[in-house]
Amino acid sequence: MRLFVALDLPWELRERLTMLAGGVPGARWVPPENHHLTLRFIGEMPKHRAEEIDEALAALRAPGFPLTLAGIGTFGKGSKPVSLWAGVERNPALEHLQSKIETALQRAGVEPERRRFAPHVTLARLDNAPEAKLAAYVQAHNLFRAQPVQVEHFTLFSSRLGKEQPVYTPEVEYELT
Ligand code: 3AM
Repeated sequence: MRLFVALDLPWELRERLTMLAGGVPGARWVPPENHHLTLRFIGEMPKHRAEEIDEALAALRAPGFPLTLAGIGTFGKGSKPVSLWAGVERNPALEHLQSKIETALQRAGVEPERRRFAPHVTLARLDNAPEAKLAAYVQAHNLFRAQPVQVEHFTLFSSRLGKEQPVYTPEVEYELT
């Protein structure tokens, strides 16, 4: 199974994010059912390893917290932008949860993540989006700020490649208390 840990997002937030779609040629917009905030990509795991991962995540204790999506940005490969995302307002509770998940996964034998956690919700994948159009989009939406939502659980997802979009399946939800 190809696994990742993420926050699924309430529907009102997905609807708000969907309103941001459009206006960038060469953008493949993420449909609302796939909107999520990745806490940790795990990758391909055999079933017995997935069970160990589930046990480690189930033992984790962390409090719930409010989350506010705000700002727009891009990630690139070299100078080529490949994804467009909504950012997250500074959130120590989110970082605390992410680092607890990282520790739990490492204890369960998952290779450490070397990249710094950069919380975001991917809005679109980009194929040769014209630079000027992309810059105009980011500028036009930079004041984006969604209503805060209360995060009360995190989720272990599996991912399968689909024809148009990957299919993400919530496998286990872990309550934050
Ligand atoms: O949450 P976003 O959309 O940024 O790109 C994949 C997606 O990221 C990423 O994990 C999230 C859930 O699928 N992903 C896919 N393969 C990856 C890999 N090999 C990866 N992240 C890191 N390494």
